[in-house]
Amino acid sequence: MRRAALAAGLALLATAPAAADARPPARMLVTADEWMLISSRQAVRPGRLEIQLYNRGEDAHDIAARRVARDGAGTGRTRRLPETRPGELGEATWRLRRGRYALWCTLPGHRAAGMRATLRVRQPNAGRS
Ligand SMILES: [Cu+2]
Repeated sequence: MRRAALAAGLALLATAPAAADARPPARMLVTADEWMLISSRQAVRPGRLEIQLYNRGEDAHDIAARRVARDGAGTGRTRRLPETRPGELGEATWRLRRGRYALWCTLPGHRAAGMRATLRVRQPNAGRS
């Protein structure tokens, strides 16, 4: 009996991380133009996110993302999707936990000009806020 419980416990330990990683990543496309970021998703579930940046503008653009604390301050490390030239598609994979994230283009003046967006990371059936 005790051995069976131990075996079951070990089986859980062995399968839990694999099961979490086996889930396909969420995907999102952000289209950049002067001066806006248009996102295909307003919310994604926690975990891996494959994000693509399509630059349909005339300048280079990139994306940075940082979690926003309740008081509005940025918290944690900044995720990045590298600078992408006009007409090109950039890609990155981020691992995000629950919360609200600010997205913006880091090129000088672009954020202030309007190249910013908000992404919510939450379980699919969580209530809207
Ligand atoms: Cu930009």
